[in-house]
Amino acid sequence: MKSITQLEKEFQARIDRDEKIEPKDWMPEAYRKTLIRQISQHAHSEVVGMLPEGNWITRAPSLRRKVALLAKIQDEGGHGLYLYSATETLGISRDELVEQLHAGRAKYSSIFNYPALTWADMGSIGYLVDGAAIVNQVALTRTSYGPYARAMVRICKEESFHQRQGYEILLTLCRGTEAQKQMAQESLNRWWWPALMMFGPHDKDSPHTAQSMKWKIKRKTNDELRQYFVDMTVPQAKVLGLTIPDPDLKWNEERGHYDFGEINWDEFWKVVKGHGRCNKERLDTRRKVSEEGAWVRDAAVAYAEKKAA
Ligand code: FAQ
Repeated sequence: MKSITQLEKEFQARIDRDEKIEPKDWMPEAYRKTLIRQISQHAHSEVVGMLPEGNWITRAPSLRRKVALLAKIQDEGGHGLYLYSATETLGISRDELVEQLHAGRAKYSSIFNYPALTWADMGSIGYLVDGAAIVNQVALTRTSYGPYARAMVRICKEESFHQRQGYEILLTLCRGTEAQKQMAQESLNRWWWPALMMFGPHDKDSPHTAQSMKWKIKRKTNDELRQYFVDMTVPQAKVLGLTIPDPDLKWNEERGHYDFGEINWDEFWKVVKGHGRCNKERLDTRRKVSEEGAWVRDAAVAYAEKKAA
């Protein structure tokens, strides 16, 4: 029988050869735990992430906007389901994962603890939040765990539609009246910094990055992805005629990248630890809809059991 050290060596060699790890393959316990943590956090983010936009379905300014927003939000729910399924391949049940979320033991992205206050926020969420999600997730299509990588391919295709619909909302507002343009600018001002926070702490302060890079769970570090996002987003804001709310933002010819200001890390950790503006409201809503929808799940299980009998 092979020793754990030997198995670990062979496992790392497979990763180094860029082989995908599949559910029934041997894997170190810490690799499995890291994946459960990251993929379930990602799944919870998709599901909680439906709430800020869901708040605007009844107030969309036209039928066309309502249909697009509704479709986008449904897509996010679908992403949550693919990701819960991918997590279940690691030997944990969806019920347990949802329980962790409802009990406040599992994290979800900080961004969804900010309120959506105006219609322009539907534009900013698509443009910036889905934009940041794509940058992060395109890298994850090459993650070492097969089921996660395959879920990411499909999710990225849908996220790019989401980003476009958000950008187009802002473009329409920016080409509209002065008041509409101001609404777009005010919204960008509120969402810019929280969007940068989505990439997580600086690499030097990130407890998980080094090991996750070694296992190729992460293919780019938090700071690399954040820089890529800034470089991609700033020219798009120029087309909109909007100003990024960062006095330190400027093109650095030598680096070939934009320099940008420091994130307010106190605010970031406050939100991550549950004390943001909407943390309580988001979790209360998830718990409530879960209780109210229990009869649907019970009925589906009863039907499936009856059919199988
Ligand atoms: N918020 O050492 P690291 C979407 C936590 S996209 C909350 O850097 P890691 C689409 C982290 O969990 C959003 N917590 O950790 C959509 C860890 O805590 P722990 C979701 C954060 O895992 C759009 C601690 O800080 N996307 O939903 C955040 O290596 C529009 C130390 O951090 C994903 O989840 C944060 N921003 O890197 C839906 C992508 N950042 O677990 C609706 C997949 C860090 O030790 C509408 N995930 N933390 O207690 C990842 O790429 C990674 O997990 C990172 C964090 C980059 C988020």
